[in-house]
Amino acid sequence: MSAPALRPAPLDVARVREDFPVLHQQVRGRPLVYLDNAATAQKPRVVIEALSRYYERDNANIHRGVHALSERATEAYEGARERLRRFLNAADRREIVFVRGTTEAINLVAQSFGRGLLGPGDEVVLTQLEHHSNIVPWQLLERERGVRLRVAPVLDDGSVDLEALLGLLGPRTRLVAVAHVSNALGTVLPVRRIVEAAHAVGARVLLDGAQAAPHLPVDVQALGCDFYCLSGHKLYGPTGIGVLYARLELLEAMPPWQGGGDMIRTVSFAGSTFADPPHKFEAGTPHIAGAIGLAAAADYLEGLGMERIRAHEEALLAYATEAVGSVPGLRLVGTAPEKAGILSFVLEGVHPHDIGTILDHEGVAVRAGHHCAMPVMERFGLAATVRASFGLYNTREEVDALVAALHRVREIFG
Ligand code: C6P
Repeated sequence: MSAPALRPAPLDVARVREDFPVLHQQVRGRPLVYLDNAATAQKPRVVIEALSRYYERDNANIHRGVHALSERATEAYEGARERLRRFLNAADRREIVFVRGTTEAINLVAQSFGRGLLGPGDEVVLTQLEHHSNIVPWQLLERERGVRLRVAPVLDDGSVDLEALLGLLGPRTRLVAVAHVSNALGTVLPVRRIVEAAHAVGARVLLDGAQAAPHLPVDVQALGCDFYCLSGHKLYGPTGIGVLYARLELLEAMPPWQGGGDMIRTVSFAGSTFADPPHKFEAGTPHIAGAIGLAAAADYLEGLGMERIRAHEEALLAYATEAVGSVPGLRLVGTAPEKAGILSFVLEGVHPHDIGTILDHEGVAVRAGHHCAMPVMERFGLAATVRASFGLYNTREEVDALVAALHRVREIFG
């Protein structure tokens, strides 16, 4: 008889909270309850220390200097690339391109893969729940290159209509670009299935992992995707840094999208030649400290275990989903069977921005608005929702504080 699989011990959230200095403060006379993690997550001390250590000891430009500091900075930056490779389980560290964030990663693909390899009549398939960052770059390409956008609809529970999406795939499909997790609804998309179907028609797949990487283990080889995009600041790392993962053969075939220092091999007025990936896509001085800080965040998450983080957040989301049911007139927007980290809702008769303001006075930080996903808001006939988004350090007590604050809103508005 085989031994039963050992479940990892649950996350020790009280201990984990000690790693995040910012959480231990009062806001408007109340303990801070930070539930705006989808917008940006707080940083553990190891990330803050990695940034200051770099600036205190090693700061120099990379790939250029012959001096000791430049060597150390280069080593730390390229070491960060290797740590991100491991975090995403990419096959090769040359497949990790440092960018400013998810927005820049998608624009890089649209401008380089899109402009370089797509033409009139080629189709890019999206879904109705995409963030503006995964819509507008393709619209720019549509205008410039005559590429055609096809959009898969969303069902009433916030799932993507998979049959409809599969029905859009065909011989003209060149790219399927979809969120791994929706930022507005929390829906986890069936990305394995989408990758398989897209590859079966010869299309490439880009996954917008901005809202997935902080919540789920991401293994780009197991997912089989061609591009994966994430933002460091949502992954408990610094702002201004992110990752584009792309298969090496694609990066090799794609033309550069920005010209400048560090991305060339030779430059002359007769013509220039370009560096190999990933440097071909990293023109100019990058956010060196950001990459180092992001690697510290990835190490921290690996240390805690992404499976444990997922289990903790799933339990918290289930608890919160049930708990907000006690608030009269509250309606959840997005109730797909598979969700991660996000609770979006409206409250009858109260504008989401008013709710956000009152919650803030109770010390509870949430986001209210269209969440940069206007098409999916329109799908539900809404201009805005309130969104509570959870991170690895959130607790049931904080969910209780959110619910108590929502009852307070109800008292005020009747
Ligand atoms: N969503 C939110 O509050 P940047 O801004 O480049 O780090 O990430 C853009 C982005 C792309 N895709 C998804 C799914 C996202 O959620 C985001 C950022 C934040 O939901 C800010 S609008």
